[in-house]
Amino acid sequence: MADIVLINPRFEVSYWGLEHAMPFLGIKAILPVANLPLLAALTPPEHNVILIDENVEPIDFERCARADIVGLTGMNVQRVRMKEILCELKSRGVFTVVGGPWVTVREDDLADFADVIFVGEAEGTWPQFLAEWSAGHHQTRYEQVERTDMATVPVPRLDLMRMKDYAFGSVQFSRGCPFECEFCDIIVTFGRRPRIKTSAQILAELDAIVAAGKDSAFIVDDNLIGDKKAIKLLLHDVVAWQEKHGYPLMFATEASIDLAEDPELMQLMVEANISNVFVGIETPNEDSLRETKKLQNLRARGGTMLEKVHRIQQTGIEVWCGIIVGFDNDDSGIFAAQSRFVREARIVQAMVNMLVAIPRTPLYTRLASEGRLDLSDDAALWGGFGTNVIPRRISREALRAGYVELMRDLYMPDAYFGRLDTLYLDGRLQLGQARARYLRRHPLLRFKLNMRLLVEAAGIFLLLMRGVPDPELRREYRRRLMRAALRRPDPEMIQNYALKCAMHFHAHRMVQEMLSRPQLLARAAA
Ligand code: B12
Ligand code: SF4
Repeated sequence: MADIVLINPRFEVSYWGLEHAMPFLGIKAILPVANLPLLAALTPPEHNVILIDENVEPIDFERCARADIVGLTGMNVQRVRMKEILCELKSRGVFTVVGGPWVTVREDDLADFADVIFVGEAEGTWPQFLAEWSAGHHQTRYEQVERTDMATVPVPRLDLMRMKDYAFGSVQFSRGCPFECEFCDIIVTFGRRPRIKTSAQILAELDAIVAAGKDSAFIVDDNLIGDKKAIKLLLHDVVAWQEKHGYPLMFATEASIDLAEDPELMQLMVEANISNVFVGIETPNEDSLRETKKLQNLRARGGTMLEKVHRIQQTGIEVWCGIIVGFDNDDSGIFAAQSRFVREARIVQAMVNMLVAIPRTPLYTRLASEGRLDLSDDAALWGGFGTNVIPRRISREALRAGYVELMRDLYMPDAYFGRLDTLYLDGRLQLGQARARYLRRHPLLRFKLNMRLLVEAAGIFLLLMRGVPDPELRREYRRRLMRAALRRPDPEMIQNYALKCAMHFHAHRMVQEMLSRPQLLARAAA
């Protein structure tokens, strides 16, 4: 029997980490990483497992020192902290293992810091390692040859996480994506054939999320609609589950833009109470889309990208997006073009990245062969506002300066709230339509929910008024929220609007921090 501690290290500040918004939302992190409770469920019962998410509780290194095995997960935005933790554990003589998205693409970065590394999926290799470790002959590197059969994945051990500290629960329906975007490491790790869990597995996970006290969950799929036929069947069962239990969960997820070409699928998502979808828009520059093989964004079927975004919104789903600057076909006009697209698309939450070549991707191979990778910078700049790519039609300095300008442009209060108001006040986007229908049949429940939403909105508002240091910004939030409440006095919209104010503060703070870095300012001014 082994005593095992699994750790998710602290994140650096990132767009979706929403770190600066946390104090206003009464939580400590956006959602629990899906891998820790899953690894705990994959651990044979004779072992003892403890899960620590450093984003919600400190690491007790004394406790770790008593463990037989300490495992770490992590993404690029955790890599510095991962090394610090591994060094601390080593100094105490702890046996360490590491897996997850970062080590999967950059083995060499962590190989010297841990006793064992896991590359890629681990449903097979984690139990295999534990059996070999128990028998006294484990290996130092595990990479799963066969992709995981999703129908065999157990229900994650949410009971081992401090679920009250998170905004969302997390659930995974499928892995893999059929597309072949040149920069994407997801298809390198998880493959292009979507693999899906059974309805029974998923409904059991939804029950566990509700039992853990959550009313929303992030469906952490790479692309929820990779296999449209299969996902429709599954969504029918989720709709029936929602109807049976009184719509206890609201979902957010990630999907490709071809969602807009399938009205039946969009409607099913609305019926299943999926209210937000993150879409990889990447760029309005069609040459860049062709260059990066994001051909699904170019497909004429169903109209232009702008029309497709509007269609998803019209169905009742808010679109979040990712955009990228620095493709080979981008010149200095790209920043204004991106800003215009996001405004016209009425996308409130837009994550902006510079093109980064992730090791093991086709983009990395191509740029390496063209001598256009800055390998010295690559690890240091990852995940921040830097890139390892040497752009073709624009200097790196101009790219960085343009990136920061674009972020500033998108998150100026007028621009941000302009998009928000066009979408929710003028466009009257209606989230949660299926739940609203259900609640019309259950007025008492509706009353209770509305009260809760209004209390939450008031709580966020008061915390913003107390915690936002800039009086101008406080005035802006107060004015915007009051006006929205008067124009559309719907509790769900008011609560959502208050959340958006907190999310604005996060992005705004990120921009301020970027601008306050002197070396960047010098470049931006150049
Ligand atoms: C859902 C998702 C999100 C969600 C939830 C994030 C979260 N906190 O959990 C949201 C939208 C919030 C998000 C945000 C971000 N994300 Co994200 N996200 C994903 C996505 C699509 C799925 C992650 C997931 O839950 N998978 C399901 C679990 C079960 O899979 P897994 O973690 O890979 O774990 C398996 C194996 O890796 C292994 N394993 C993992 N850890 C360990 C540890 C040990 C010891 C062992 C043995 C095995 C093991 O076992 C598991 C079972 O097979 C991935 C893409 C992907 N498919 O990896 C990107 C991804 C992880 N995200 C990424 C990034 C960059 C971010 C952001 C920094 C973006 C930003 N600039 O804001 C932020 C970080 C914010 C934060 N603080 O969380 C990158 C990471 C790049 C990298 N290679 O390091 C990825 C890979 C996407 C990409 N290519 O850009 N993300
Ligand atoms: S659509 Fe998304 S997940 Fe699929 S290949 Fe492209 S970037 Fe990767």
